[in-house]
Amino acid sequence: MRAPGRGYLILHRYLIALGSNQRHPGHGAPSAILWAALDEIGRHGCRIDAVSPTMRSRPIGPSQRVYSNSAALVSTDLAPRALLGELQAVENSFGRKRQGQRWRSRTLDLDIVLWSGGCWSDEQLTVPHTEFRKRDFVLGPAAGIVPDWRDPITGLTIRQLYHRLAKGLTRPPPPPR
Ligand code: PH2
Ligand code: MG
Ligand code: MG
Repeated sequence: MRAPGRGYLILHRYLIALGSNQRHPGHGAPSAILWAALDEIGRHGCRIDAVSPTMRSRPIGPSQRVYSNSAALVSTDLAPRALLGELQAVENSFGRKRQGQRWRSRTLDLDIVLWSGGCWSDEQLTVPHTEFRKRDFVLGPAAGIVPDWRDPITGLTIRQLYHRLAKGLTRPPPPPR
């Protein structure tokens, strides 16, 4: 299928999680960074099909700063590793620093959560995202746009995973090391 007016083939759909907890000198607050990032993703071979509202969430991990989080459904001809490369290029263009402490504050984090092709695993990328079932800042926004998308590992829909997490049926994330 060719995307109308866009000239690229739609072979894959992805659920992307967006996060930011640091201001950007040009774009300003984290919520504005997330919207600007979506524009940029749209210039990196992806069609944005749906976007959740942006939510503020308490930081998980060592960073003290509040996060803005959202989720997007995208269509693209990029296979998972190629998409990862594009998303990292977008992160870098927003000044993301990769060295240093894990889960440090970041201007932009773009994670591939689900892929229409099911599971992917190599040394750089694992899809579904290994932690997403424990994260309300991913499941909450995702439930607003793709409630019926089924996790290929557990067989549960996003809506079901979100309700399980809200009811405390999913273990919370381990403390960071
Ligand atoms: N991302 C992290 C670590 N902790 N906490 C919140 N609330 N939101 C995030 O997006 C987030 C986090 C690592 O990617
Ligand atoms: Mg992340
Ligand atoms: Mg990430």
